[in-house]
Amino acid sequence: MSKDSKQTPTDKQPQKLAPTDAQTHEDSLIDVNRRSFLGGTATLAAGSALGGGVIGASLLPMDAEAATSSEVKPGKLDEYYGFWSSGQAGELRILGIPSMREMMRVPVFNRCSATGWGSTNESIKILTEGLLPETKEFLKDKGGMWQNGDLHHPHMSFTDGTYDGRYIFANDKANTRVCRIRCDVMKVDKIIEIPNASDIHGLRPQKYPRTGYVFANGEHRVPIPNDGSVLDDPSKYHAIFTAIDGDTMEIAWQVMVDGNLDNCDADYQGNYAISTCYNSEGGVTLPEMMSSEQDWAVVFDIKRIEKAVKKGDYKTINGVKVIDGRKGSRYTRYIPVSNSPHGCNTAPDGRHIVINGKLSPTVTVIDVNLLPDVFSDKIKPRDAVVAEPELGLGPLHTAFDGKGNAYTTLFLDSQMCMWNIDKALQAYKGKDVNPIIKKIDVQYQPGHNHSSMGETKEADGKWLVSLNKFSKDRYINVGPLKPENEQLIDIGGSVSVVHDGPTFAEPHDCIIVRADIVNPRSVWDRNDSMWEDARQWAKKDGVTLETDNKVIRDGNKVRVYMISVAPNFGLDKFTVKQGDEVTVIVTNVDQVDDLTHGFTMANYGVAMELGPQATASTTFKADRPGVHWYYCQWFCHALHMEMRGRMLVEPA
Ligand code: RUQ
Ligand code: CUA
Repeated sequence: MSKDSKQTPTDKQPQKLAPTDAQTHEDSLIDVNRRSFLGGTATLAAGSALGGGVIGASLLPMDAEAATSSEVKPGKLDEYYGFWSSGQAGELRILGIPSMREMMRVPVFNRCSATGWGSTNESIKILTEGLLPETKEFLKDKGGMWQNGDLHHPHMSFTDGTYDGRYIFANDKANTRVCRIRCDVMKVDKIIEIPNASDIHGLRPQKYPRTGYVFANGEHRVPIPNDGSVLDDPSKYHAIFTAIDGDTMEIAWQVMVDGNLDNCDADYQGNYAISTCYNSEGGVTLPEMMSSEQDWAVVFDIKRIEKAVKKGDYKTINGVKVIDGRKGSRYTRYIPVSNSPHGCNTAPDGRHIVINGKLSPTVTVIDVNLLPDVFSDKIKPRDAVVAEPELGLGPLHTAFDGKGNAYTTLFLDSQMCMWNIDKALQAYKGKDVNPIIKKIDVQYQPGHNHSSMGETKEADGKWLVSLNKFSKDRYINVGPLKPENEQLIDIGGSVSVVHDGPTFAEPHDCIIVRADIVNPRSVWDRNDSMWEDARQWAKKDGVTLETDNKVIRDGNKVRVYMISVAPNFGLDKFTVKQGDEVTVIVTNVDQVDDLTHGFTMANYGVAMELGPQATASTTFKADRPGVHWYYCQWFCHALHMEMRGRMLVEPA
């Protein structure tokens, strides 16, 4: 087949695969066959779809009809969790795969009216405690916290090369932060601001032995220190690579590099992290940044860096140990790759790292086994490159099926290119083989893609999601602002698009995690640390959160404790004085799965979510006299509308 042969657009008519293509997919077909023995939704999904594909698979062409169905029937559960970023919307979203049903939103860098994220005391603490002193100062008269964020890259913590279901980490490109989401309750428990860096873009957890470190790329170069004394001296501009301790959410160390860091990934051995790095020119204007033909993939030697930290070969800048990893340093190596690389993806074979060309039609494959020789200067950095297939225009990100194939998004071609890693290695050695297996049209201009378990050693090659930046005529018109389009591609069978789904701004990236790995609680544990402050106030006030309904006055501070049991609040009224600082602490003592209450104080801008067995609190100044109704804002009971009470604010 010819590598630039364009497939029939999948949206217009079923895609026909040439018999030769079907042959190349023999392995995948056998996998589909095997899936029918697995039971559950997979059987249902595959059963209707297999048809003739099972018998004599290599002889029969498959078409879109034979695709593994993505339909998850009412009452059936998805096989995978999808954790989606939301870009400038600032939150994390949880989808079911393959149904692509959006199930939950986890507020992170945004404010959330439904859950009270950004207005409850518990969330305010998380949103503010990790800010740098100068940021706190800057935000003092702006509500004390950022109101926006730009969440690009959500990634789960790893143990031994695969997801372990503990945490999801994600970056905030807008305000230089990294967050941690607890997977047991699907809430954020830590947000930290990264010093010395200017915005955080690429983020990946250490895969082995565990996370461990969370690697975060500072993309924009800024003068260090950034005190306003430097503008046009690029030699004083630096980008910073940060290793965060995923357990404590403290900065372990940073490395100062040349160029601008973009995306990153870690190896499967725990030895190296690697980042794409553009602007090797060190320019600060576009012509300056584009002048060179080549940029780099920067490799960080974790063991050497750890030794440097131990023996003190660093500078402390803003309280953080910063190692000099600029070109020529013993802690880094700069592998030349084509101009402006973007995505950086480690293959589940544990050996190959794919650097995506973006401006170049190629991807560059680096062999991690050769990196020790690069660091000992036995070979040149460029000699670690073992393949460089030309795939098409605008390669941005690559996903893997765990069977030796890779799938690269081609932004400009609006295609997903399926190619074989081994064949690319052979071609690089001069063998006359074409690594490209198939190109799938996507709608339209894909950025990230992700395959099921694809960034782990358990990549299973069933599903691939293409996150397309434009939906281009795919949906009824909703005005000048259009949704994006996310397409599900069956890579376990037909290798075709099986589902379209519009999304709101702007999922950059996602991960697809086997459902058995993620086991969130249904009901909160009363000992949860989330409301530790409320626990301490209650202790001081002699109040038992789970049983007491009490108003405690402490000067002009008033703490109102109450429980909620459907359809009642423990207090149906309480009185405070105008000017009091009122803290309302509500404990939902309902134990029933799914029984969430809320607390909204009308005309006070106060609202919060109270999951089963959770405590949440909110503090406000009672500066409006009169009767104010509070009510439950999560539908909980036939008498939900009646679940309310009154706050009387006596005039001063
Ligand atoms: S980046 S479209 Cu923010 Cu992940 Cu590549
Ligand atoms: Cu409680 Cu609605």
